Amino acid sequence: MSEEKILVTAALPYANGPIHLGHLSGAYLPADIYVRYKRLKGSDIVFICGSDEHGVPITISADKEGIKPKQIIDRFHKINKEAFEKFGMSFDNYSRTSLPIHHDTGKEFFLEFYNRGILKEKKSLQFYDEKAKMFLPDRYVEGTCPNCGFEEARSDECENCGALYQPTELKNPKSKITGQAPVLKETSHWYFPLGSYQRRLEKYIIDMDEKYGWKENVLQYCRGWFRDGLEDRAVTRDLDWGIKVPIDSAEGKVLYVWFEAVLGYISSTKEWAKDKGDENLWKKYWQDVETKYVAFIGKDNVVFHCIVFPAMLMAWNDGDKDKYVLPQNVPANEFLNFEGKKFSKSRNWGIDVIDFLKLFPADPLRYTLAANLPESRDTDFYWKEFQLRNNSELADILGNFINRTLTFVQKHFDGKVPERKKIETIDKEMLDLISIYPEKVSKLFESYKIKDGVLEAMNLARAGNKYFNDSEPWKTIKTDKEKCGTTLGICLQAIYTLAGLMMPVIPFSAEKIFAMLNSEKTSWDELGGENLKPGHQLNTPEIIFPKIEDEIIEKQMEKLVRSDDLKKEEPELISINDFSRVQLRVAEIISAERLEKSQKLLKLKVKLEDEERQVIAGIAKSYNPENLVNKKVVMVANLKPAKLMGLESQGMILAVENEKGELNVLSVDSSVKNGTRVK
Ligand code: B3M
Ligand code: ZN
Repeated sequence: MSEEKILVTAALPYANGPIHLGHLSGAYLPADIYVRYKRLKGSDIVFICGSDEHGVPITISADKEGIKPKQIIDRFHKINKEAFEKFGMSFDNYSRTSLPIHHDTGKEFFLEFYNRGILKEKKSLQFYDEKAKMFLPDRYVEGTCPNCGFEEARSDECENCGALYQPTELKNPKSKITGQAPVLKETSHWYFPLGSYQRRLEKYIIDMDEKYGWKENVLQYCRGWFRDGLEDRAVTRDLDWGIKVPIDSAEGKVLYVWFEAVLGYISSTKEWAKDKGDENLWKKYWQDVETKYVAFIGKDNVVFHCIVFPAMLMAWNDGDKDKYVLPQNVPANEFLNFEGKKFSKSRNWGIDVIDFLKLFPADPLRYTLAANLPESRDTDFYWKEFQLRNNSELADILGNFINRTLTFVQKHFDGKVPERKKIETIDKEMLDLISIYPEKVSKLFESYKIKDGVLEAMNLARAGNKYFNDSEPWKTIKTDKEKCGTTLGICLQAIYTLAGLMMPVIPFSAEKIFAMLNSEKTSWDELGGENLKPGHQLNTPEIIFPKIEDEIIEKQMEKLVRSDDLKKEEPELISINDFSRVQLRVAEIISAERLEKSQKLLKLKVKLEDEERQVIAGIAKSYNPENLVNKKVVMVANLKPAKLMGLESQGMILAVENEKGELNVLSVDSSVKNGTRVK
């Protein structure tokens, strides 16, 4: 087979926060395993990544901290680059989209499309904050949901009821920057005609799938987009953070972050080429039909990599400039959750890579994540599983096999590879097994079944232990030293092959194994054969995978429980005056009835000192109305009346919710007088 030329990209993480374990499982670890494997196969490969430093996610983070976007990206670019290095990501380049080389690339694409008349200019109404003098991107506007009345709805989507609507339908819109009501103002943007590429995109994906086998989850997402029909997409935004739109009539506008972020792969490769001293080297990968381009991403980025980016490249390629290759495969993963729940920064749920690697080395984490990649469905990281994978697999299976073999050879064969003279059936079977593994694992890696490949590699270590046990070298050393030597020689051969197979997964440990074997690193195609010659001197063995004690894991789990109860959302501090504005009073429920059209609401009549009020309370799922009568409950007595299902509610009853979602109203002793203030 001729040498493959491969370009691998991994999604550019936003430089507005630290990467966590979920990011690693989604895109980075599978990409790194694939690349390291391909390097061992001798491919000509370049592995590209970098920080995504534009867009609203960055400006929102900056606003929250009251600092400039530049400070945010500088901080997180550094943190993430370092976290990736410690984790063993073997990028050839880790660039930044704030660099001039990237701005130039973004502008070049925009101008190419603009000059060829591909982009359409369209006017639309958008929210504008007159005080801040700026158009407000979607995430900067909040208001009341036109569907359910939820008051913190986003400009085009309600978190509470899931409704989608036009920003113009949002009620009482407020700017998140100044709190003022924004006005609707006309603005114009340039649109990429994605819809007119739909047929070509569908064909492209079918072709690629037929030739290279795309993952089913990815195909499903694409079919969904095609079914809904592709529409024109604005490629500019009214924002001052980003790549300035390079035409005169576009003052105050930048390129939409997704339009340029995907081009970051190209500019990062350009930067790499420059650093190598050959400015044009990037073209050898991006602009040669022989290149196999594989883009690793998480599932939330599928539309941009399988649809938007390929369409942009098609549009470019229709012109008369040098043509780009399109992704040959986009093996997107689903998500990794953390102990049964989504990672969440605000709820303090999960762990950042950089913090993890302060506690444990990278390889046990790489192995655990690899053994449980969310390749076809969401999976979870559990601390207990991490401990188990380390102790029972890395230490007890792989580590033990290596250690018992090497210490035995040190002790009985002066640390020299013994000769294999007496090959019997059991030995022949083991040799055959060793020889088929590289191909077996290779097949899985080639088809992006990274998890299966890793688990399969571990099976060779299992087989090694069994062979060692069945051959009983501790007996044969006394009765038949030649036979014993054969056993150990074959075990060493298995170890060499294992080190090679595991090199992409646990590179730091594999390196140590090769060092103990006193051997140079290998190439994939050499694995499985007789790599260590008889008489070859080995180095002194050491323990590669120390066990992780229960205590250490328990400490991490305790932290989790604490952060779960506290929900550690930084509480906003209020003054005693703020609190005293809320009037909490004891009220007696005098009647309660169900509402015909609602499963959630009850209509209550309550008595305060000398007045009666009607309260519509969302407790119907937890109470029979009759059980509420005569209860003395706590209510917010000075809440502005609100209409629910057409009925006025003149207050709110306090309740607590348990983990099943059942409500329990706060009640006081029947001797407490109605209307008593709760302080
Ligand atoms: N930064 C989104 C993300 O981090 C985005 C990916 C860009 S890839 C070109 O998930
Ligand atoms: Zn709603």
